[in-house]
Amino acid sequence: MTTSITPPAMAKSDSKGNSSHKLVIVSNRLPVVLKQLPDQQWTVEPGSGGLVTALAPVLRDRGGTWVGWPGTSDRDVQNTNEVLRKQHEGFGYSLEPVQLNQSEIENYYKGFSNETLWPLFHDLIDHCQFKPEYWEAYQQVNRKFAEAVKKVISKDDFIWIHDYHLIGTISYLREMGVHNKVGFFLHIPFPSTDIFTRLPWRKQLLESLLEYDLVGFQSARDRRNFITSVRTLVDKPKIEGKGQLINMIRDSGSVRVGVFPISIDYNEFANLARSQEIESQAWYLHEHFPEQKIILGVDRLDYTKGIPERLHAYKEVLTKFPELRGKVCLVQVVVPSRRDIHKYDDLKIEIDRLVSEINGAFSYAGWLPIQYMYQSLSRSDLVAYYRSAEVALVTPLKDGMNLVAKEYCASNIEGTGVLILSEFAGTVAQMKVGAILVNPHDTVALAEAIVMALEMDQKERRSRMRKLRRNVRGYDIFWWVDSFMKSAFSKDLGNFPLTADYAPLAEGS
Ligand code: GDG
Repeated sequence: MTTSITPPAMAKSDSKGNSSHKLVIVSNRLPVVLKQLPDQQWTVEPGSGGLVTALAPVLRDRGGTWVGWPGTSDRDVQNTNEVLRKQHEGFGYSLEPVQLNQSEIENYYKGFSNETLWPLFHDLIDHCQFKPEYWEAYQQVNRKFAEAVKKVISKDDFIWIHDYHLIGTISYLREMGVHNKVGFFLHIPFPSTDIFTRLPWRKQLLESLLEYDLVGFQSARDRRNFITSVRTLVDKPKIEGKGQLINMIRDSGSVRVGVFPISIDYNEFANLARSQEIESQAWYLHEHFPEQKIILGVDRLDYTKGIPERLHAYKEVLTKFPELRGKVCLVQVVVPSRRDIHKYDDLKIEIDRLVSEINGAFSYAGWLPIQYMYQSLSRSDLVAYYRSAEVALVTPLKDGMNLVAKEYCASNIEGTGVLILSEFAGTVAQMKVGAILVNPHDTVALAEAIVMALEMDQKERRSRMRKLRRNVRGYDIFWWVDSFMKSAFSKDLGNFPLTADYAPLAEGS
């Protein structure tokens, strides 16, 4: 199933859409993090998070330009641009920084993106701020991104815009007379119409989405929600096709709308997990947790990831099944994220409190129920945990996809790990066969799922993990990029799978 990425060249594509257009990726953040050291020097570190993990290797293979915000304020512009220029020499593609001023960072990034769209699209209406000044800044910054894109593109480049921060960029590009093919991919869920309608600027966002040539969603659920919102709030388009890719036809034009569950570089994780380095680290971990089964949680600090709910369920396990005390350890990695947004501080305090409450109540000399790490681990430490954990807890309240679930399966080379997966993660469409599915709000059911996973016999573990690994291997990141690009260029919708739910692949595929 895995297809290779064509090297960069100029626009040519066959009838199936196998194209070699140069790629311009546009996302809120560049795939690097700039940090200023105490001596005022700047350093550049690779970024973390799903989007960067997914796209950096692809652009490296293909060549092109990545347009995005370096994450600093425009006060630092001169220094940071120089550091970025030096850094990108080794990247194999160029970086085009979009600088934001302090007010744009407050109102567009922290404001409209992370205090309006992020909670709204994850169904958390009580967390939403609907401030006109946020919307103003969102439009202003989307225009700024369009200007930066216009500066770097040539006639036949394919522009691929990512995520909720930049939905409106297309409208400014078209206004500026850019006629290139432009695709958009939404990494987070698209909410139901009931929720989406609360947004004062709902029509403007939908109108922008309808201006793209191709709009991609993570799951059939998200696409269904989008189509229903268009029908309710804009007009009744004619729909052509019913598989992975459909065509929405309106009087003013048409847009392709597809389902593309994002994935990971399966081989990278599997090969790293097999390496001598990880072998030794995994051995060390087993020594460090003698006679204990590791239950693993790895999440960005975010209220959508269901971390407190998970801790409550683990407490329930230790309370109801005292015989498990001393025999399990929950390793919870929380990666710092969006530090200066209020709700995230509150969440951190809640997690800290729950962890100390559980450790305080149940630990005894020689055993700690939770090993809690509030930090970003190195890739090799992360994979060592993935390889060693008997159980992975991926229990978001809502998630566009969730790459941790896929990384765990790819790294679980012994094939005996058990994945406990939220019904509300986008991943569920592909992983429902193999994972234990749970409603993360149901503390009792989640606790029962943890016990079931711990007690599962080897044969069932192997059989479930085999299905999961086969699926991640078959639909990997290269499949994802290839499938999105083909969808943009193919002349015929019939070249795409008839179903959009990516049912698990058959034995032997
Ligand atoms: C958004 C959507 C969608 C985590 N801890 C460490 C670490 N990570 C890496 C993982 C994984 C990534 O961060 C997290 O990806 P997710 O998919 O779980 O979540 P979001 O960041 O919320 O991403 C999500 C994704 O976009 C892609 O479309 O799946 O639904 O919300 O790759 O490996 N990496 C390292 N150390 C850590 O401690 N090195």
